[in-house]
Amino acid sequence: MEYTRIEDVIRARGLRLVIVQGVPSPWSQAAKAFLELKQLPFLVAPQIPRQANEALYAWSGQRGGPVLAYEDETPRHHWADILHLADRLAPEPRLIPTDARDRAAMFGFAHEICGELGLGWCRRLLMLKPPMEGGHPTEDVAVMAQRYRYDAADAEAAPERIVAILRALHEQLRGQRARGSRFLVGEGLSAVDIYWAAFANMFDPLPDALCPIPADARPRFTNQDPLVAEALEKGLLEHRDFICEEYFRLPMEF
Ligand SMILES: N[C@@H](CCC(=O)N[C@@H](CS)C(=O)NCC(=O)O)C(=O)O
Repeated sequence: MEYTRIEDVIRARGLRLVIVQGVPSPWSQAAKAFLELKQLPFLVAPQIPRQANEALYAWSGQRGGPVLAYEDETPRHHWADILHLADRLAPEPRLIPTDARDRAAMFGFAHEICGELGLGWCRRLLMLKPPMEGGHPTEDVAVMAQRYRYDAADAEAAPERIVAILRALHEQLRGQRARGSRFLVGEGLSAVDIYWAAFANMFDPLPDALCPIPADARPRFTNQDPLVAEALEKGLLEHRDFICEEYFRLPMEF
């Protein structure tokens, strides 16, 4: 993968993706995996973590990654909007189930993984908690805390919330296995399998050969909470490994 300058990506036509640079941000890695799976050609620009990203802000109305833009449509930065665009542009492999009940289950679990106070959000609160509790956060930490509405009570409740979501995912996976499916929802791959695989990297990241996280950042991407460690069942991690091996381009690039 080669990054194109953000200014050039903004000016270009066709499909353009902005991803967080330098670390495997799961929202970004999931969006990139969708496009690669669907063999959609796209340009990719970097979002620089914790920086102002002014050009990105002027264009998309926010400073984070990912952003997905197509032709002169409004750039999309919400995970569900990004997913809808990807499925519209290349319906195969379909990542949003056609069956209404499967679709409801898929979006429900995806919200628990990607949405506000979901798995990724709560894990980020836990990353920010030690420096925020210390009372003297570095400017980097303060920017992230403000950008993602750090709240001490939410951070305190985060492990329990993460555990509940992991348990629900594990139960779902076991039920699916019992019904003869290898996937989290329905009979085949859907976006929620990709989301889980990408977000598992915030708890027990893939080895360096498959996910080369800079050495100083790897501890931040590794779960330290004992309650969470217990809920991170082997079956969930095996599912992550299966999805990554079969459906991701490896090693991950960021
Ligand atoms: N906009 C996304 C969430 C994306 C997100 O949280 N991105 C973070 C990844 S940790 C980000 O851009 N962080 C870098 C920064 O804000 O500088 C959604 O709600 O679907």
